[in-house]
Amino acid sequence: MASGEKAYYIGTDMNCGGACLLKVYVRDGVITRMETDDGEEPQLRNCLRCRAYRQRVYAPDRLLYPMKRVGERGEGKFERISWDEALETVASEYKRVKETYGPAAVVYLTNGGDMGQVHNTRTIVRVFSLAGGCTLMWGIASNEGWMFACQATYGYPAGVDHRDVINSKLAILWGQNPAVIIDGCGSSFALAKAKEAGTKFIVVDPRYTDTAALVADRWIPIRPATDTAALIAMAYVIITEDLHDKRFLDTYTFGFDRFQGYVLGEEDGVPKTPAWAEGITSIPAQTIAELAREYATTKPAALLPSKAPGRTAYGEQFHRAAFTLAAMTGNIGIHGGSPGCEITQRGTTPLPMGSAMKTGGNPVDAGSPRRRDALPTAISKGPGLVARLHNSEVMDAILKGKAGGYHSDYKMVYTANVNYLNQYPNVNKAVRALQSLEFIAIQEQFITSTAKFADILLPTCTFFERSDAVWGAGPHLAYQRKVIEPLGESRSHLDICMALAKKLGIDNYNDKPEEEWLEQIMAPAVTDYERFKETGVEKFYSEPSVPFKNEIADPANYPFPTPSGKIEIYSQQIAAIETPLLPAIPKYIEPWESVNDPLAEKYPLQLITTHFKRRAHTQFDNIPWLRELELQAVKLNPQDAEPRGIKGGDLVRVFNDRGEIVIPAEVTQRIIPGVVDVPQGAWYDPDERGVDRGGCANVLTKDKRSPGGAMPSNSGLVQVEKA
Ligand SMILES: Nc1nc2c(c(=O)[nH]1)N[C@H]1C(S)=C(S)[C@@H](COP(=O)(O)OP(=O)(O)OC[C@H]3O[C@@H](n4cnc5c(=O)[nH]c(N)nc54)[C@H](O)[C@@H]3O)O[C@H]1N2
Ligand SMILES: Nc1nc2c(c(=O)[nH]1)N[C@H]1C(S)=C(S)[C@@H](COP(=O)(O)OP(=O)(O)OC[C@H]3O[C@@H](n4cnc5c(=O)[nH]c(N)nc54)[C@H](O)[C@@H]3O)O[C@H]1N2
Ligand SMILES: [Mo]
Repeated sequence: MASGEKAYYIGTDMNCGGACLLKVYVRDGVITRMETDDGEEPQLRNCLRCRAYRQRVYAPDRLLYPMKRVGERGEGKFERISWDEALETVASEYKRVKETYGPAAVVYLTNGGDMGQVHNTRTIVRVFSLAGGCTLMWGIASNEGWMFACQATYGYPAGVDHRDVINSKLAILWGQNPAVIIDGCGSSFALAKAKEAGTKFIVVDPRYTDTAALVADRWIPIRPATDTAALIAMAYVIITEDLHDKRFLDTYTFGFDRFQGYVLGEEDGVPKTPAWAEGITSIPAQTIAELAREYATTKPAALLPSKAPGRTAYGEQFHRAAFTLAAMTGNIGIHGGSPGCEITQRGTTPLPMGSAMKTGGNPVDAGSPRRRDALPTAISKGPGLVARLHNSEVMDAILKGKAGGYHSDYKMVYTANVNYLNQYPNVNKAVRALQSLEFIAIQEQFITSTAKFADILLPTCTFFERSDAVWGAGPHLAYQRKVIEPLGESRSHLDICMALAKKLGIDNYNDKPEEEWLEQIMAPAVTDYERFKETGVEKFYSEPSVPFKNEIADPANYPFPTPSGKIEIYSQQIAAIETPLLPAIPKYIEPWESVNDPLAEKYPLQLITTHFKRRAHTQFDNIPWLRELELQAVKLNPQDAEPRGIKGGDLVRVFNDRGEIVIPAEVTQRIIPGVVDVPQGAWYDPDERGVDRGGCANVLTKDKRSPGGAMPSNSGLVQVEKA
């Protein structure tokens, strides 16, 4: 180590779910280099993004000073101002909008960013709650369809501990790509170990992914957004060949007979045979039948679907169907099985945790009725309120307001921890919506595509510049030690909130320094708080957890928190909300913009928008080391490229009625014909004609939510042509 250099272990976090352990070297208040966990096994090793984080901290385009807009909105011209002027403007605009239109006219948008225990979205919601309220969002971009399905079927969500896959004889990775998708630390390592130990892997994905290359014994390509049909046809084979676990179904589930009636065609005259599904999914009927038999006759077997097939139109049906298959094969509550949920690092084991800052009760929520189509017993009540805006519909709501049937008219937006314009559907519509607002304030680290539309920019620091702790996806908690001072005049979330609260005249924000908050939250959770700070981590649970273990081992004492106390294949909660296109048993519903849509004549290719190796969404897109890794390109099969005269590296237009992007083509056998992939998260960069040269996938996606709340970013049609 160079003289004067010190090393610290800190937990990382940037909306990837990682919470890995970074070894950060600091000299004279400057980060000099970064390495990863080199401690005891299993190590919490970082991926390439965190290892490149030094370039993000010291990026020349970091937003370091408060700014106000000087050009036209969206032009990105700003002038440096003082914190006092910036906060005064935000506070007075908030008060003006609230007094003129009511508090619901102020919309607070947020998502991932950092998800620490202190510096997080709660910190900000509390400011607006105490100041009079604001409109909040609902719908988790990642997996609202899965949340809905879990709540309806099991009563609460679950995940499969990646360490338990080694106990599976067969693992079916359904749209799950952990070799690239860091969603919890070390999942691909855990799979590689399972592979070595003899687990057989099948990957069902429209792409031959890095994960397929790493572990798959078999790759089954599928047309996107049709997965429910494949699962239901598997159920048909299992039922008709009498391979289902009747004891399990009788003991633990409710309403299987209704599902069986649908599958066999008793309900609608259409037996859901493999041949029926072949026409929809493009998987040969024979392959569906083989997969069904293998899954039903190999014990234990883990069906492990990711979030992506659920981010489709009617995506909640996919998850409900997967849970049903897991129940039919009796693979729930046992080691090596899976309730049909994705692999995570933590499984479902709760972590011990102290109390975080209270939000203060948002008056806009408090005065709101419930949505008619919200599940009655949903664990979190907020998302079920009429006053909330679904993340796919915020911009529509801003444009239409009450006249469009929304709860309010909307005049001001404040964002933190989100690059909204870029990351939510229909960017061109979002541009119009942002232009229509009276005031926009953005708390950011960079002048992102959304930040360009700000009237006031508030610079926030990175996690190296303040202390926090991350719950992440451990069986561990990680400590984030402040290792350098905030760069420029950037400030932490808590500091910004405390200052804004003062400007708004709030005297009970309850401001404590971050260290006191941290100690209050973390000290009760860890065995030795000082050692925790030193090592950066506390690990819990040496044994892999098994979701729903108690409910299966001891159903009398541990009923599922559903109306029947059982796994509800027929959901009484869904039945009660009587919503068209939300059937009480899982069903295949033809998604909008499928290949059968008349629109397919104009736009014949199905678009998927996968998460990218070198970014966490939009974060890191501007980092030179990472840009060298892989090009932002549209991936398409030679069968689609050749008739269009497209070769690898050609610039192509990808377009539909919503917009157009121009990016290079990558021609590859690793994606099926008829499907193109534009990795999500590239920064929107329109030219003078409004054509995006950055390659932002959401220029092309549709801003309509699925009935259960899924954001359908993998359901859409496009055309590709040489530019
Ligand atoms: N490197 C990296 N890791 C990340 C993130 C990131 O941005 N970058 N983001 C994090 C976050 S917040 C999240 S929510 C997760 C997201 O995690 P996922 O949702 O799992 O990620 P995706 O890449 O969208 O999709 C995974 C796989 O599903 C396939 N797929 C897409 N549509 C379909 C379909 O309709 N059917 C089937 N069978 N497969 C389909 C894709 O080809 C891809 O290989 O990743 C987390 N981890
Ligand atoms: N087409 C398509 N769209 C998608 C998806 C998809 O698969 N396809 N995936 C969706 C999913 S799963 C998700 S989770 C969303 C993600 O959407 P976002 O959360 O909007 O994506 P990020 O790029 O992570 O944006 C976080 C922003 O917060 C800023 N930020 C502000 N304060 C802080 C801070 O304190 N720390 C950090 N680290 N950042 C801060 C960052 O600079 C960054 O600009 O995208 C969704 N959008
Ligand atoms: Mo996500």
